[in-house]
Amino acid sequence: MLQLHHPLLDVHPEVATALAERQAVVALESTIISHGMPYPQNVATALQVEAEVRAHGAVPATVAIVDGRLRVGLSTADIERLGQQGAEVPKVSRRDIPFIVAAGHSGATTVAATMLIAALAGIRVFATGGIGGVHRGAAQSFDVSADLQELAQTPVAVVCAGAKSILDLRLTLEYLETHGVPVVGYRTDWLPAFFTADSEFPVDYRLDTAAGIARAMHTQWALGMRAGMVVANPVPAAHALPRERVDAAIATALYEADQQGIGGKAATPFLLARVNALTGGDSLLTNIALVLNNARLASAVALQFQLIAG
Ligand code: PSU
Ligand code: MN
Repeated sequence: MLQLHHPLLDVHPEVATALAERQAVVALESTIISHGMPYPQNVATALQVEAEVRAHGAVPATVAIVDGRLRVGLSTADIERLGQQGAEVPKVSRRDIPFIVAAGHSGATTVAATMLIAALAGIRVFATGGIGGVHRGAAQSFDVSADLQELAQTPVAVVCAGAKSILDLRLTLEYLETHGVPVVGYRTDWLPAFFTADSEFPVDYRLDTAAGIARAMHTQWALGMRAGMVVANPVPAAHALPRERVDAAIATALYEADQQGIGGKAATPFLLARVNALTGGDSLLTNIALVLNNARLASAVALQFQLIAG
C-alpha cells in the first residue's frame, strides 16, 4: 500500500496510480455495506458497484477504517469482512474517526467520514445511495446528520438518490442552503426521495450532463469555496417504489423508533432496517438499482472533472 499525503492513510496501489496519473476515481462508502443492507446482498452489491465504476472508465475507491488505518480502496476480502460482520462493525462518522484509529479498530465510514477521508486522498467524487439529513422532529431531538456539516466544509461532490423521507427533506434543504451547499438535480427539477424519483421540493439547479456538473464543481472550488455538492440522481423509473407504500413503511418505522426510544447514531440504521423489512425485498432491489445508477453517473462526472482539472 502506498501512502499519500498522510501517515494514517493507506491508498490502495491501483487507486494511488490512478490519482498520480490523473485518472477518474470514485469514492464509495462502507456504512452502506455494514449497516445499510443485509448480508450477503451487501457484499454482492459493493462488489457490483465497484465493477460498475470500472465498466464506466473510473477507478473505485471504497473507504473504511481497517485495523486502525484509513483505507482508500479495499480488497474483496476487506469488503467481505465488513459485510459479514454487519452491525458489529462500528458506524464511523467524523467525530468517531480518531477514536477508532487510536484504538486500532475497524469501522464502516458514513457519508461524512468517507468524504473527509476521500478529500485527504485527493478524491473529489463520491457515489452512495442516500445522504443523512435533518430528521423529522429535529426541533425537539436536534438530530441533524453530521453528513450535512461535512458537506459544508469538505470539497467532494456526493452523487446520491436524494435522501429518504425518514428525514425532513424541507429542513434538510434549508440547512444545506444556510451552509452554502448546492443541491443539483441530474435531469430533474425536483429533489429525489431515494425510493421515489421526486418529492415536492425543487432542487437549486438542474443540470442535464455530467460535463455541466463537472464545470460547476470546478468553478465552485476554483473560487476557493470549500463546500461539497449534492448531486441528486433520481432512481430509474423501472425501480421506483409506489409513494404510498414507502410513506406507510416510514410512518410505521418512525412510530416504532419513537416507542422504543431509539436515538443518536442508532436512529438512521434502525429506520433503514425497519423500512427495508416493512417493504419486503422490493426496497432492497430498489436500493441496489439506485446505487448502481449513482455509480454510473459519478464515474461520468469524475471523468469530466478530470478533463477540466487535468
Ligand atoms: N441513508 C440511506 N442509506 C444509508 C445511510 C443513510 O439511505 O446507508 C447511512 C450513510 O452512511 C449516511 C449515514 O452517511 O447513514 C447517516 O447516519 P446519521 O444519520 O447517523 O448521520
Ligand atoms: Mn443523527
